[in-house]
Amino acid sequence: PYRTLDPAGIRAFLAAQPALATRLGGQPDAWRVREVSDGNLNNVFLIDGPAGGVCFKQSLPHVRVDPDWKMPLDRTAFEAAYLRAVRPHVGNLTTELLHFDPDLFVLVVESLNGHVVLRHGLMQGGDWPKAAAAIGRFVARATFHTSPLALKFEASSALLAPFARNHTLTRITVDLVLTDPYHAHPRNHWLSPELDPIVANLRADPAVRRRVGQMQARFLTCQQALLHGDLHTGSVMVADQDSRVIDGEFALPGPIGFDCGLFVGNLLMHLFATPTPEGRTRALRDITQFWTHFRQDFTTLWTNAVAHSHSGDAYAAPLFRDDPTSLQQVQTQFLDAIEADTIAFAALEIIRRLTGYAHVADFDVIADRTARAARQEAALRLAQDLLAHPEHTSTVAALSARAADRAA
Ligand code: SR1
Ligand code: MG
Repeated sequence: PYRTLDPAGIRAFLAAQPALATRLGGQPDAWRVREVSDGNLNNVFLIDGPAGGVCFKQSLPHVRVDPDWKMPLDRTAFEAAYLRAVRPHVGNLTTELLHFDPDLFVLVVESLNGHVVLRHGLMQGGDWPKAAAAIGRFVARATFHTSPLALKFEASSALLAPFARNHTLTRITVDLVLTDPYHAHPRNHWLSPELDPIVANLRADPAVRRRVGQMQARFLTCQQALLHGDLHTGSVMVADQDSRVIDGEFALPGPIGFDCGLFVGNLLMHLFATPTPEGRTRALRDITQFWTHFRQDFTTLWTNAVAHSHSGDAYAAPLFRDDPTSLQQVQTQFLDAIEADTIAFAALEIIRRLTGYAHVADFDVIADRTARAARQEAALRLAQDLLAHPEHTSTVAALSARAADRAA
């Protein structure tokens, strides 16, 4: 039966799994068990033995940071299923699943050495010039290979169907990301009263309301591929030459631009929060790198699949194999639509992180309260404009240029 494991329980649990005990080596008493819980939902521990380390993650029957908010346990099961689905396509751009226990809702994955959470690293002024490109590659591979562009419809529907039942965490996204920030809700909060009029204006804007409604529908009805579902900069670990996407518990079938938009939205928040011009240059470079690599890799995977006749039932190879011009046209159309979604979901992510339930730490480093509010206001104004006037910003390049102006 389920129980939340403490460090002694974790030691006993790992000792009872021969493959994990061997990986750690030595005697369980000598293993070092450290809690590193950082996200809002789960307990996470790193365990080190003389031969190696593992990362242990367990669902709690409530939100970790709010014990009164009760929650079913199944989220680590979805994370395990996500890792099984995408790891064959993305390899070391994510972590290796070592063990899943369906009674205790415990997930064990390889432990990463010398990595830091990208959000924390960026806040400390660190630079990982290859990370954003790697995450672009990750999203391209994870989404292309789980979509009907790559799979026969029987296979894509069998793969996606179980994730459509990730109701608990999809409900969190529907409420916290796509709905609550746009009306008065007790979970919403923001730090500075200076933001009150901005929030009031945003909520009163009918053009924003229409675009938010459209993106809600897109999120819920456009099941293009298997998504990570929570791809912010806290879901990425980086080291010098290695970048990994972690925390796939929000996985669901959805529009590919949702994953892209969350990542871009978090880089944009870093752009607005970072205090130095160098930091801003790096944030803009990362947005460009991410998007360029995503778009290039997705297109190449698609072109190769059609050329070698191992593509799926959407834009089927028999129609497009011998007509590269039409293939190129439909690819441009498909990726332009993802780009529009990316921009809108990035705006939604900024708004919810500044005015909703779950905030991000990036702005906390700005000690001066007035300066912090001004930067948050600038980010919110941009996000409002992106939603109200999508026709003014139709590419990620244009988005970067506008954000650069406003963040300077
Ligand atoms: C109650 S969960 C709040 C947020 O934390 C997760 O990382 C997701 O971003 C979610 O929206
Ligand atoms: Mg998380």
